[in-house]
Amino acid sequence: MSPKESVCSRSYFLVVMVFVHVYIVNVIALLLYVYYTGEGDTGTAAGPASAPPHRATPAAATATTTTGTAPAPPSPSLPKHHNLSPLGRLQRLEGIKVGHVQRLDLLPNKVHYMKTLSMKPLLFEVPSFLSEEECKLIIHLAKLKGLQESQIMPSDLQHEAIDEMDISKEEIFNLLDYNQDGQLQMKEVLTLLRFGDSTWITPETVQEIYTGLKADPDGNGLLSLEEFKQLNTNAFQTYLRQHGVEKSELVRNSKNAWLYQGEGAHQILRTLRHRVIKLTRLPPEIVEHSEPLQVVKYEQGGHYHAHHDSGPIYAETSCFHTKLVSNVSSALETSCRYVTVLFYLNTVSGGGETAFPVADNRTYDELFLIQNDTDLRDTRKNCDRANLRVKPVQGTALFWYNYLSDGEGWVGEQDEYSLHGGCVVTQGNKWIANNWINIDPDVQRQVKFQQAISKYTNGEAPAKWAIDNIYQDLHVEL
Ligand SMILES: *[C@@H]1O[C@H](CO)[C@@H](O)[C@H](O)[C@H]1NC(C)=O
Ligand SMILES: *[C@@H]1O[C@H](CO)[C@@H](O)[C@H](O)[C@H]1NC(C)=O
Ligand SMILES: *[C@@H]1O[C@H](CO)[C@@H](O)[C@H](O)[C@H]1NC(C)=O
Ligand SMILES: [Ca+2]
Ligand SMILES: [Ca+2]
Repeated sequence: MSPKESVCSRSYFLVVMVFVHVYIVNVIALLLYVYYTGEGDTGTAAGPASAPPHRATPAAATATTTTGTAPAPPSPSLPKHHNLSPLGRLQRLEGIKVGHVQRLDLLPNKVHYMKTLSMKPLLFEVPSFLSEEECKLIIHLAKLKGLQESQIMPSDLQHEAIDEMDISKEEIFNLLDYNQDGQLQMKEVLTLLRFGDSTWITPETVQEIYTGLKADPDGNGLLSLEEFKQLNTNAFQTYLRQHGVEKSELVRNSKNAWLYQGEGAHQILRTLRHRVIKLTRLPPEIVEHSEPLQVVKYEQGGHYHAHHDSGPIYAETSCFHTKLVSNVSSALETSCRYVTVLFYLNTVSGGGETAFPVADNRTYDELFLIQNDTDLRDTRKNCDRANLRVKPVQGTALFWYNYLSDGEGWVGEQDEYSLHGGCVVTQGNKWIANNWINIDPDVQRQVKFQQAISKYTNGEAPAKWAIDNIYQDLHVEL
């Protein structure tokens, strides 16, 4: 997060919470959003006392999809007119069933086979999508460009937001006390600690902090309201910073480079883009104007805890890439990455699998990701519990949808099952690359974006339309 964003603390705070895809955090984000924007019956929606164990608020209904039926959005969605859209309907590949193999004709002289790895999320594997030479060349280009740390170390600025909020300790306590038993259990506290912080907190760290701060004098492992009130709002974060944070304690520990793929880019990057268009069968103009290629290097000990590549969509959500055309300022912003295509650029000697903790799970509830002291998102500890793990094999492409279809040929709700992470690399380095295809769930905004950017390509629009500028925020955030 760049310092300038902390100027506008409240919206920064909300944005941060949308990025941190923890169930309770999402609920709180929405509760606070409603609370602060003063829409509707805010007293009831945000009042801590009215938050029962199974909150039947629209926010809660949207943040979790356990039944598979479409929950009611917080407020009516904008009307869509797909049939009028020059972009047409989005093609979505069929998975058929796990293990199903389909033939692809991506190259004139080579046949590829694509295997369905899971239905939730809809996830495919294409071996030898890239040749060994192509993988090596991409790594080479990333090295020439120069790799940067994927995540900056936590800073003091990140904690101002919560301080400036006009919200009492009781209110915070009540929002966190999800099961409303008057005590903060471990997973409720873990949620608090994930507020916008780049440090990954484990139950062991929490125990250490309790001891260090004498936060739990009765030693029952729970924080009562009285115990909670004794703590400074930022006591935990302050404690952590004073004790220093190692790279292995961050949400991700890797380096990356962004490689521009548009006209004039290196032939291999153009080739890759064209192959991705063939693979995904999405409109070429959308793929062409999506994010540049991200090349990521994990060294031994590197990891990335499980996360979603793109956040949930509410009526108020806007996408980074269409912000300039949508002309709305929303506190809820996300990257709107409809599809992720992940390429393994080398075969990793040890570890480094891509884990999908809840792939094809019968049900999904974000709250069940932390059971007792086991956090399923922790890819340093709990990869072996993931429902699906893919071993990195050079040249293989993985490809999945981060959103469901809306049933009318456009982007629908977030697919929460797309949760994934990189397991810790135990031997050697791991090189991957990511192509994200950015599509606004609001078709009209995507159409406007395409029109504006094609003007830029024809030299009629100002330079702010350069792809690098459009996705600049994303490069900082993610
Ligand atoms: C954005 O909105 C403002 C006021 O709501 C309007 O004056 C302006 O023309 C709009 N810009 C675009 C590009 O639609
Ligand atoms: C996975 O599915 C099982 C069976 O329905 C359920 O008990 C469990 O809570 C699910 N896991 C998550 C994280 O929702
Ligand atoms: C969690 O802890 C409770 C009580 O300590 C125990 O009964 C339960 O089996 C544990 N669940 C798991 C998934 O380990
Ligand atoms: Ca509780
Ligand atoms: Ca206690």
